[in-house]
Amino acid sequence: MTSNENQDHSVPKTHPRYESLKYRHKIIGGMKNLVVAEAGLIAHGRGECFDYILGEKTTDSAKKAIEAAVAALLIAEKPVISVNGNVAALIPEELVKLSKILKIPLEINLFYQKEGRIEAIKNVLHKAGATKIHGVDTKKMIELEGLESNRRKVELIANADLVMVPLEDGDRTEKLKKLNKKVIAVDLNPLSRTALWADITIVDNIVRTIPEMIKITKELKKLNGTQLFKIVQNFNNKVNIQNTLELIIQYLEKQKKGI
Ligand code: PTJ
Repeated sequence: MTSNENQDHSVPKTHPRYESLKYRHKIIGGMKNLVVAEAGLIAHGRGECFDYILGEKTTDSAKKAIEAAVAALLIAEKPVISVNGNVAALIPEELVKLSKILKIPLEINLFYQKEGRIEAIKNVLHKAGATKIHGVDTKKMIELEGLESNRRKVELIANADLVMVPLEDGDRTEKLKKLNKKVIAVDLNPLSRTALWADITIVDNIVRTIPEMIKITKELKKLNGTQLFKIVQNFNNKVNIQNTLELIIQYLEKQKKGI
């Protein structure tokens, strides 16, 4: 039994906050297994806070962004899904499933470099069913110029036209945009630099986003290229983020009245 599973079992299923605690313990277990960076715990806590004020549900604006994101991924020429420690710890099976159904490669890309982390994440993804994982072999990697962080080391991302970056820090999104790549972000903070820089920002918890993306992929696969292109064209990220903020305000107003 891995420490990940061990932590998970310590949460009684009857606990009113079972779901939230389950994922919290996946992050803790992931940190013990080197999958998650220490800072990943802090990032998760920040995400929990934003999720709380979103009502812990996939909002209508998040659903719109998910639809646009899936359409964009289906019409992209060289899309890549970037994987970090938190995502690998939280939803490895669903992530691999999404990559397979969309036929889009997974590339491990980490902000915090530590010996053994890439290997640990690779193992988690393999266990979840991934057969090909990129961002592992240093011989195949190049460095993105002008980016200081460890995220500069990329493989397929170097030539990608569209990169999906779940739970990202802002610097690389900015860099990818400057390299004329399209970016899909999944970030519970609608005001993060990543959220504001991305072309399509999904303000939602990654644990709900990926299953929803799998569901939407099955529907959008029935459409042709022109129809998919229209979905992407009709999506306005700035307006969608503003709508998300409006939903947060409405939700908090409702909570205020209910106290
Ligand atoms: O594994 P590494 O080394 O690549 O590092 C990963 C982290 C997440 C530690 C690194 O990218 C980082 O420090 O990120 P930040 O700058 O803390 O940003 C993470 C963003 O993700 C924050 O805006 C959080 O609100 C958001 N977030 C946290 N948990 C979730 C989330 N968004 C969606 N779903 C979540 N479960």
